[in-house]
Amino acid sequence: MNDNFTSLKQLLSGPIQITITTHQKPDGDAMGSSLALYNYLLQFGHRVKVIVPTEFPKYFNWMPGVPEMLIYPEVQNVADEWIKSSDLICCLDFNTLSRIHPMDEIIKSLDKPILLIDHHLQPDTFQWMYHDIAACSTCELIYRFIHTLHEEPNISEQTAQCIYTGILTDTGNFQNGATNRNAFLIVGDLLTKGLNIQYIQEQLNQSSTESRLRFLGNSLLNKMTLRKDLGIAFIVVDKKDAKTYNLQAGDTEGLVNYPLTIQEIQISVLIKEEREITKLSFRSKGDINVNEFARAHFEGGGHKNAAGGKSILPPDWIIKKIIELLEKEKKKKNG
Ligand SMILES: [Mn+2]
Repeated sequence: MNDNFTSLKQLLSGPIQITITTHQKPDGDAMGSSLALYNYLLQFGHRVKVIVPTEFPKYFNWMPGVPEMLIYPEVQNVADEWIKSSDLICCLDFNTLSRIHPMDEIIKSLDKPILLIDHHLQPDTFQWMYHDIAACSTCELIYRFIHTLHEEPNISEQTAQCIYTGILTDTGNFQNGATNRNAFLIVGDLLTKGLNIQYIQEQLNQSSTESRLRFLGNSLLNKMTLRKDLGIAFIVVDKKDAKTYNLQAGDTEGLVNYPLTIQEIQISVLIKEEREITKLSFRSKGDINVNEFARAHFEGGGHKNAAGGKSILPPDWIIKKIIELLEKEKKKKNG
């Protein structure tokens, strides 16, 4: 991480216009980091907007600042104008501009100063980089970043709620491999800023729908296949499921983690059929690196134990391809 933020502090010293953006299909950390920075920067008189490249799950609607957010494809002209007259673009929780498609085009064309705050592996280079793969979440980095800007930052209850949301969701409720000491230290501090943990729990984990829970049940009962000999599980979500269960943005969130509760399963893959493409989510235990696997074979990546990818193949073929790759690897290992 470079620590030369003097020029950035200079830029932020007078009220300026700022665009904050985050990756497609924002998750809790993307929403949390964007809205935390938004709520924090507003107090200095900056003109700030969070603009997201796609829609986000309804269960984030409670978050402070959501009503003022722009969803790029819905208001492209307004958003383009805002971006054009921005003095700074903040890119949060992603490592390469293709992750904000279709917003990447205007941002690439404008050559504005960009601040990247992120914890994904192998980021592209931007003017200012606040990047650390050891961070449990981008929200951890937001917390650290605002302490870089101001020695004793004024963190409101709203900002605290947003930071907590990202830490909670990216660490899988303080349980997965991303969980670190900072996660607990930061949350401990946020509790002194008015954070109400039970309130966030109700918003995030106790506000679902009947159809989503039945979808989850069906996926585990009828759509999960295991290859215990290879330590891998697959769950397929096809177009028919999307229709039967009226799936909304975010409804498959967390589903990929369930197979890892089985002792013999080391890798879990969620395969989701979309309109023109099949999306993949990988999760793994311990030292198994799904980031490398997703990068090598499915145009994706992310973290060691959690990565995404995509393919033009139908789900059955993807499963076949992955099994072949793992069998090959197994043979190589066994000599
Ligand atoms: Mn994240």
